[in-house]
Amino acid sequence: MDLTPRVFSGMQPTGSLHLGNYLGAMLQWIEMQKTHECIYCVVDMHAITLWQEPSELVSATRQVTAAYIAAGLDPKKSILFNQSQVPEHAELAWVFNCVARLGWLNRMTQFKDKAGKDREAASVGLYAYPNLMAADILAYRATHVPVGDDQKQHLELARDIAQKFNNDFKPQIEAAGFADGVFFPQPEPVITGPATRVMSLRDGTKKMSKSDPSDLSRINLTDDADSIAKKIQKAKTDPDGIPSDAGGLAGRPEAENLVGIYAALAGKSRDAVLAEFGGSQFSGFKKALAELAVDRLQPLGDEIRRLTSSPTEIDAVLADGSARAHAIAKPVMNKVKDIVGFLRS
Ligand code: AQP
Repeated sequence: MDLTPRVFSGMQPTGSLHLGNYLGAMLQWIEMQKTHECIYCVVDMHAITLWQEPSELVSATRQVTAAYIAAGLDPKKSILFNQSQVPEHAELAWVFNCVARLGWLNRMTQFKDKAGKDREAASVGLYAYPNLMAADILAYRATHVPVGDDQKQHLELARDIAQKFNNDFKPQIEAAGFADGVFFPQPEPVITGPATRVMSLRDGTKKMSKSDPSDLSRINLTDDADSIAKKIQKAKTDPDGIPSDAGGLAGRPEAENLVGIYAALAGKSRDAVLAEFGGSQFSGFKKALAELAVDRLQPLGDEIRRLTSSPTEIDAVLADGSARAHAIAKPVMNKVKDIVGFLRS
């Protein structure tokens, strides 16, 4: 059982994917597909840590899969599947619930943000979410995890879990034939998308998110041209115009966000965008940004709509991907069972 470089990442089917998911993670996934063995998951088990209407969860799972394919992930090359079809995720997560410490989870800022003021009413799943995420990655002994900046803390926790498992079970791991005592690798976060933290269009201090109640806060990959243009036109700005250098963006989160989005979509540096638009008013800049965003995103939205119109094809991709994922995860989980001391026949 070699530790070969392997990529794992996932997105939650909690709604339509947005520009943050695309620029922060998905473009990097597509890049890594060229050089690595890649496993990309639709993490439906994570989705139910917050209430999901069952019929909407089914269609969101298909829609996220369609977005993966439309964006350029090749289901023949990479493994595309939904998490709940591979039971090893839940099995390994239970083992990790017993490895991770309460103090580690208490530090997770995403739980604090998502649970809000009424923590007592949050699901246990929302609290244990990072342990399941560690299991998602380590069930494949994945070495690289391309994500947006908001997932950094969860990745650090996955590394701590891998390390503690290796330490706690060192003699058993060595007895199982891993002479260096390393069963789980330390998964590396890859946070190098063209915009690793895209912010809300309504509040430049909050990240763009599927679960934001305001649809005006995000650009969904399935938005039509009019909605994209309207959302950009209504995006919050400040009274000053576009500065001509990066220093002029300091303390102006909304301006910084819009310039960052333009740069990422155009494949240019922020400095190049500021050199082009410095001194203009937001109205002119927003018009150019809307044209660029429509140009880049409309073909993607059209392809997502085309693919979701034939659910049987999407379900076949997920069934094939799940079988291939299961073939990797099962022997890993069997080794975990042996190491931990679970009798199996
Ligand atoms: N605003 C963002 N900027 C850059 N990257 C982002 N990602 C999410 N939002 C941004 C990255 O997209 C991947 C998938 O995220 P997810 O679906 O697992 O859930 P999330 O991070 O919690 O994203 P959302 O949109 O905020 O969903 P909800 O509202 O359901 O929680 C990850 O790699 C993430 O970093």
